[in-house]
Amino acid sequence: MFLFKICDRCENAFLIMIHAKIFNVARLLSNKPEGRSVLSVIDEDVKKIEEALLQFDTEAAVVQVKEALKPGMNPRAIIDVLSGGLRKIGDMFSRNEIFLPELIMAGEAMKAVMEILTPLVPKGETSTLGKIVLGTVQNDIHDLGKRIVGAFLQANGFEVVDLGVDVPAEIFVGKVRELKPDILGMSALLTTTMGEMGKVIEKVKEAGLRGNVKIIIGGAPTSETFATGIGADAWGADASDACLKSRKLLKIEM
Ligand code: B12
Repeated sequence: MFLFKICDRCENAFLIMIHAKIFNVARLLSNKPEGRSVLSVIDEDVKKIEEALLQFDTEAAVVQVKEALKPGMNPRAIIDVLSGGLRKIGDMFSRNEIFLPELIMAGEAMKAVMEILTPLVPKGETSTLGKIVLGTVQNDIHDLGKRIVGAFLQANGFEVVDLGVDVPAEIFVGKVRELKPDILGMSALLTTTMGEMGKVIEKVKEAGLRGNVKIIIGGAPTSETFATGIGADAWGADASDACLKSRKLLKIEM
């Protein structure tokens, strides 16, 4: 029931957005599938995927994406359309118009879809915005929020390397050295583990890598004040804010 309420509320905004996006998608396509016009093919397929995402139905989203992948179809086009949808869902969460279960389900659905689409995006078209290494700090196994943040960042065009949970400071430092990310993102959900983020920042400094990487943190017990206190460059309240702040950190136009 609740899901239907959500869909009702955002139906108009979504219709406008989907159609604006569809126009762009059609423009991006290089090959025209036989029989139907490019626009009608994309229109129908994308609507079905978007619907599954809006109903937070991972299984249906995956099925629809596989169906939409026709010869000549650029997967980046599908990602572009769905990112808009996910951004909207994130904004709705920020405004308390939807709640945690929906956000988690949408994040999971998007993650599943991205796992299919990302490897298919032609080289040179992937991850144009920057590389982000993400992880939940040591002694903390909460990862739902971090996974949602990761899915949103990826959908917004960042390359995301997720180190998982319970990540020791040494691993964060090693990965910063090895992968040279633009941003290091850390998550903590426990008051007993949030201090670990400060330790990681100190170790990144000691390793002489602090000048090379921006650091963003997040997680329920953290705050802007806490982030500033431990020397992070930014704090993200939620997945949408994580995208916004990451763009700001890399001075990417909004
Ligand atoms: C689900 C959950 C669990 C699951 C975790 C499953 C998983 N795979 O993640 C399980 C059951 C395993 C679990 C275990 C424990 N949990 Co727990 N858990 C929760 C619960 C209910 C929800 C957390 C969650 O997923 N929220 C949903 C996501 C979407 O929100 P979020 O994580 O805050 O993330 C958002 C933002 O914070 C932000 N964000 C998050 N990370 C990042 C990172 C960056 C870079 C940015 C920019 C933004 C960002 O964006 C996200 C999306 O909007 C919370 C209660 C609560 N209301 O938070 C307790 C809670 C966090 N757990 C708690 C506790 C105590 C524990 C345990 C110690 C219980 C125990 N005695 O064993 C263990 C700890 C195990 C460990 N070592 O980590 C306490 C913490 C209390 C405290 N003050 O520290 C809480 C608050 C419950 C409570 N009220 O007591 N937990």
